[in-house]
Amino acid sequence: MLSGIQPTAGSFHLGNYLGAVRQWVALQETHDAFYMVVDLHAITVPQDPAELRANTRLAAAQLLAAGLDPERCTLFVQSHVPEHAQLGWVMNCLTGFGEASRMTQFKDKSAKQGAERATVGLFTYPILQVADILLYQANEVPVGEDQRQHIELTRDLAERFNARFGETFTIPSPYILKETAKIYDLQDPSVKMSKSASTPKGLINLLDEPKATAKKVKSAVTDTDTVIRYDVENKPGIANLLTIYSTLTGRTIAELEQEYEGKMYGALKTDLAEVMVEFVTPFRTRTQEYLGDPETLDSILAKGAEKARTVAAETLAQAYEKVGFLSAK
Ligand code: AQP
Repeated sequence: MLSGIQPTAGSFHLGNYLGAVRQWVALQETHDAFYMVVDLHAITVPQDPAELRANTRLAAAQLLAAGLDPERCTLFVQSHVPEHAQLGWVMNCLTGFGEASRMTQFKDKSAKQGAERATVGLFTYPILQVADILLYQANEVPVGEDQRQHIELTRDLAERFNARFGETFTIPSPYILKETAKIYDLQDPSVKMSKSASTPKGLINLLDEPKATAKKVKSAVTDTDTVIRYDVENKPGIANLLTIYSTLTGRTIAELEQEYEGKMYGALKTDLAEVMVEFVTPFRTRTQEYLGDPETLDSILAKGAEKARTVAAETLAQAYEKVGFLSAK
C-alpha cells in the first residue's frame, strides 16, 4: 500500500482528509503501508524554498495528527528517497508523449497556469507518481477519484515494463471509497473541493479557526427545495453535506435522512458545523504539538526514509538490472 500528499497547501483540506488520509489511517492496521509527503511533486509549480520546507514538516505533522502511527506505517518525505527520481527516469523513457498528453490533470492545471508557464515537470509528474507506486510493489493505492487516471497509467507502464523486461513490478489497483471519492466545494457543489480551484468560502481547511469553519458550513450552498435527502443529481449540496456528516460521525446516510425528516436545512447545517468543530479542534491542537517538537518530527521522518529506502533500493536494483544497466559493483 502506498500513497502520498503534496505539502503545498499548508493546511490539508476536507477533501484531502475524507478522500485520502482518513483511509490511510484505517489501512495502516491491515497493510504494510508507505505514506509520503511528495515534495518532488510540489515543485512542479513554483515554490518558495523556506515555505516548502515548513510546509513539508506541516504536512507530516498533520498526517500524525490525523492518526498515522510511525510504529504501524512508514511515513517519509519523497525527496529523502532518491530512488523515486531514479525509477522516474526509467518510466519516462517507457511513456509515449501522446500517452502523457492525455492526462487530464495536466490539461486542467496547465490551462490554469497558461501553457507557456507550465513546466515539463508538471507534464511528467504522473510518471514520477508511477515510480512512487511501483518502487514499493504496492497492490493498492488509496486516493481520491481525481487520481484514478494516474493509477491506470501506473498499471499500463508496469505491464509494459514486465512484458518487455520480464516480471518485475506488482500491478496496483486504485483503492477509492465510493462515498468519499469526491468531496465537493461548499459554494459550488458541482466542482471538487480543491485548494487551487475552490473559493475560500467553499474550501474547508482543517487548520482554520474552528469558528470560521462552522461559518462556512452554515453558509454552504444547497437548493430551493426543503427536503433533506441524498440525491446527488438534484440536490448536490445536500448530498455533499450528508456525505461529510456521515463520514465524520460513522452514521449511515439513511440514519441521517431519517433523523432530519421534516427538519429545515438550517438544522442540518448547525449540527454538521458542530460535528466539524469537534473534529478540527483536536486536530489543530495535535498538529501544533507535533510542530512544536521538530526534532521528534524529523527523527520520525528520518526513520521512515531509512525503512522506505531499503525497499525502494531493492526494487530499483532489480529494474536497473532488467533494463540492462551495468552494475556499479
Ligand atoms: N475534493 C476531493 N475529494 C476527495 N479526495 C480528494 N483529494 C484531493 N481533493 C479531493 C485527494 O487528496 C489526496 C492528496 O491530493 P494532493 O496531494 O493532490 O493534494 P492537493 O494538491 O492539496 O489536492 P487538490 O486540492 O486537489 O490540489 P489542486 O487544487 O492543486 O488540484 C489525493 O489522493 C487526492 O485524490
